[in-house]
Amino acid sequence: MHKNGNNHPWHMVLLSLLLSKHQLRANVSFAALPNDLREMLQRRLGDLERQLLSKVAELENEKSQLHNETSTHRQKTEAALNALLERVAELERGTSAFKAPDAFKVSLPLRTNYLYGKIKKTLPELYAFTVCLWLKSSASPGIGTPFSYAVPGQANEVAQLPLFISDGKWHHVCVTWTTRDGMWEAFQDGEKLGTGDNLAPWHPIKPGGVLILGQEQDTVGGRFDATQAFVGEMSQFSIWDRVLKPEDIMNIANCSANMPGNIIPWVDNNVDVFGGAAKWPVETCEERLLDL
Ligand SMILES: [Ca+2]
Repeated sequence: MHKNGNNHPWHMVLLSLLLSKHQLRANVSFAALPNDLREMLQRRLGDLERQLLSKVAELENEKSQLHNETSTHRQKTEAALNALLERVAELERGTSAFKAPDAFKVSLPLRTNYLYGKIKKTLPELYAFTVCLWLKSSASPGIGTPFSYAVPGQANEVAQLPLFISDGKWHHVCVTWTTRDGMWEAFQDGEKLGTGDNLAPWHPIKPGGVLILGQEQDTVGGRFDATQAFVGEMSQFSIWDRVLKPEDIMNIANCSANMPGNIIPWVDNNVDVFGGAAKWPVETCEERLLDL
């Protein structure tokens, strides 16, 4: 009679039991074992089976808890994300990082082919326009390109304007244009400095192009050239879909009227800056006027 501790492969059986109860059942011939050992093995096997089932149940439970935790975590993350998105929408709707949504300037401190501002809103088809802006140019002799508009499939016109603003001070500049004979006028600090015709006559401005501040575009939204860049600061870039009267332009330039552009108004959330260009709080209209 073999008892525990003899050279029966008991340890091997246990090892096999631990490896796999199914494998054990296939491998161990109970009939070949002494009765008491067989009973003990069967009890042991039953115990291990229960332990195994309880372990499986435990793991299933942990798995479902983990799933619940993941769901809860995901719900919390989604709630936080929604709150953030609502806050962003709220900021975009009304409030601004500045005292008022228009109380900022775009600073283009270096002559590069990569610093620029971009107007997010695009233009409708225009048969006439007035563009006005405040400029402070630190470049001499030419001021470069304060703004450009490019549309796919249309060559961009570059008009040389008779302006004298390279003195490092704030100046108010307006340009009006109409398809009718391509008539244009240029104003500086409220006064008409030049007029002409035949500037793209009878060719309306095409819609859907890209308005860039500080760079001239050779392709839509790109291919800038440092020698054509504007260096300095600008503010209140505005576009109307009509030719403003000279008295309106004078009133805007001398700060007695605040007329936002009806097509492109100057608002913080409509202007993006790139490449190291920056948005800063701007001097008040009166402070800019005194800078003359
Ligand atoms: Ca160019």
